[in-house]
Amino acid sequence: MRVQQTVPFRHQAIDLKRNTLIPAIALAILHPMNRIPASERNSATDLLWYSRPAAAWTEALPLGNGRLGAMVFGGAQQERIALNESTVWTGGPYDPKGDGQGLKALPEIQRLVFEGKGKEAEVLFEKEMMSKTWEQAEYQPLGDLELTFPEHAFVSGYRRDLDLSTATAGVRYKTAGVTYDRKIICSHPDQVIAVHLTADKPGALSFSATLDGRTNVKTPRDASYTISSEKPNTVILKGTTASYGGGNGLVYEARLTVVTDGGTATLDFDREHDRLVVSGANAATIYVVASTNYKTWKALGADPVTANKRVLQAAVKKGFDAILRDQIADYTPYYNRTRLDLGQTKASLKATPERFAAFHKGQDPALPALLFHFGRYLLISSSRQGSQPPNLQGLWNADMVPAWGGKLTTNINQQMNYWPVDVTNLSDLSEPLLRFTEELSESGARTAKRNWGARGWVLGHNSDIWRATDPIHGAYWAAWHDGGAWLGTMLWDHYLFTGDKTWLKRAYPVMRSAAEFFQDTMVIHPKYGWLVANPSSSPENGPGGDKLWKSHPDGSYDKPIGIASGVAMDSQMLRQFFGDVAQASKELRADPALRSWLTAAQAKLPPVLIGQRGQIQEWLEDLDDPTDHHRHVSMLWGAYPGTTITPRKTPKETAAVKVSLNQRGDAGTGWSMAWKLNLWARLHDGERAGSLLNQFLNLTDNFNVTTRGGGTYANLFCCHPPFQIDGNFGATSGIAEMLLQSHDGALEFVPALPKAWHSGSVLGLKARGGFIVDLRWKAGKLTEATVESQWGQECRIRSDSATGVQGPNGSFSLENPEKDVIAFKTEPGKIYKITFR
Ligand code: FUC
Repeated sequence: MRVQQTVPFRHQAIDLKRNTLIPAIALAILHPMNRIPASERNSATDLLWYSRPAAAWTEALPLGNGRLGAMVFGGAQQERIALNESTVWTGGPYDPKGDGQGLKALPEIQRLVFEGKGKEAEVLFEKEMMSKTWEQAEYQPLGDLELTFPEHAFVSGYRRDLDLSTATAGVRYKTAGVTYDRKIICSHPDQVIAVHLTADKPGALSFSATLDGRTNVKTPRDASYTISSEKPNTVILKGTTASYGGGNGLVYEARLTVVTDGGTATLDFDREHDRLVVSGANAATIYVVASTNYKTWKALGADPVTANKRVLQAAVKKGFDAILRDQIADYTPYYNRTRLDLGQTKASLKATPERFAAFHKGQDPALPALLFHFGRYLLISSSRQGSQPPNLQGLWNADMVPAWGGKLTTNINQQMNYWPVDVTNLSDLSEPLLRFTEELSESGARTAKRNWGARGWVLGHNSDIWRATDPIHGAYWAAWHDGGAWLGTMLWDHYLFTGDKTWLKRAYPVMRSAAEFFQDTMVIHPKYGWLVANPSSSPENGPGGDKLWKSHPDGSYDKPIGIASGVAMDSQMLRQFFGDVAQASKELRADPALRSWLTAAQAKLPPVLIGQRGQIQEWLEDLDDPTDHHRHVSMLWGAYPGTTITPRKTPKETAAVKVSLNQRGDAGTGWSMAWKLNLWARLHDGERAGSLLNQFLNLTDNFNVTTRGGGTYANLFCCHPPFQIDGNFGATSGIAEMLLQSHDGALEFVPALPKAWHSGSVLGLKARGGFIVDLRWKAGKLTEATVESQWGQECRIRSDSATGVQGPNGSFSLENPEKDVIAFKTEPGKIYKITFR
């Protein structure tokens, strides 16, 4: 296809002077789920648009409903919409049990670690503790929807876009005097992908549509698929995944049909493929449905054929307009809860890829707001009640052998996916995380028993859709086993935001049994007398760091020794997790004996150690290499996502966090930069957080070898490289942390505002205690703040310029529990306006 002209004719005009928002009080009378009126949306902050079709998958535009995913390329003559279904994984339910005698070997592994014989310890670990395959199952693509418009070789006025405010993708162009328009949605209520095609001249729409199997087939991970058809007008893609990882493969099916307005639609066989041929229509809607025989992580046996037939029939009957209407009604109550406005200029109206250069010249302040909204969009599109939690690629993956298997990686990535969920006011999308953790508590109990002889459950650095928890890859990666504790801290934190007792009652048993695992397995360090996990490791790092990695021509490699005990991440995370479980047990009046153990254990954990260069020590010994720029900053966990190291509570440790961050450097993979962004926000350094964000927003088309990775693709997906979605979620949470924090005993407004964000507003962020916060600032100073109390907690705000509060019954007096903290009682559903000097 050749694009002759690039005119953004679908642009909404925005009034640059009108950049005002309706007052918070007026917002409050709107439905709480729909706080931000649609009129406040605009193309600077809510629209991705392009003057060309996608030349690569990382330029295509994602749509999703938590289960089905679509990547729209937007070709005029040849449209490719890459399809995903969240349960299309290799393998099937399996127990990854290996042949080793983990439990028998444990004391010897522990002795070797304590004696500093890491190499021998890793060898024994790998002999006795590993899963059967040393690998897990992988997430695979479903296939492609292919549309061919033979006549559309030369087009003008081309434009494709993704409107985040309605979750709708569009393609528009003109050819032979006719304007063609495509609208693509992935409906949650109707579980269907729908493509609505129109032409502005009657009878001008002719094309063919088919499903294709996997684009890059014939890999060892591939299994068979077929394309067939059913009269009168359905094309069917059916296949089985390979047995890779464990289990025997799973059956998937997708169905495509088309409904036309005028013209004809007929089945046809074109050399290789059944396809649907539409000719002379005024308009047409293509419907695609898909499902698999996945039932639960423990069972296959669902019937995708019957399910698909039923859903497809219902969609056809309902029709595009009603499906679109219901989809928007379902989606917008999530999206419209929050809005970030950092100002905008004419440059903010440029096509998305062109905005990066303008942004770096200081000419497009709105780009970070678009990235922020995009992260929320991705979470709404990939995490829904009952869905799988988003994996390393969310639910968008086109590769038969996806990077890192597209798995659920739990030594940072999976957790990062849910970092923005509460603070950006999407708490109800957390359910898949809780269910995931519940399921792991069952599978992880097997691993706890056979490798550790322990109660409770254990999770290392990875899992898959079959919830495998046995060690994979090798001891360097797998000796770390804090996955359950980390997830447990997140379940508790969600409760702090929501006060949801039903959630807590479900989460607590899982948290308790994760704690019981540590209760049964931690040991006293013979040299230091501290309570430590052994064996463990600091995720994917070892003393000496990345420098020690050397690949050899025969495929083998040298690497540092990872296995260790009592690493900083263990101590920081377990101190917090034990505290969380103790508090949860108190809240539910349960398990006093466990609570006493947890409190006593907290005191026996290694303290935060500060090394010879003033850095946070990653290991018990001061072995940190000042030239180690490793991407994981695990030893800083207590500062973010943990909450035990803060500038106020622990200034000495906070200073050491700074030293470590500076020593590690800003550069890193996408998620690594996003983590550092959150950390600098927690250190209240707005300039540095802003600078991390600038580096994150570095337009890339792939691995930039001059840096250590990172960057943003043209479709705003985060580049690890390759694409990994965690960085998108981490960036969104980082931006929220720059504007609102609530982890240190009080709410803090705009704690890390960079100079470049001199004026702006953020509406509808959420703080712990159940407060929905609207903030406006000018010239770097807060001018207005309102707090809506969701469940009537006392509100504490740390601020040296707050002078008073106006509540529903006028102003009232304040308590000052600390010099810089104001406190006031609130009532559920009421709004409080803070006044400033
Ligand atoms: C962890 C990281 C890698 C990558 C992988 C999926 O192992 O160290 O950078 O993100 O997960």
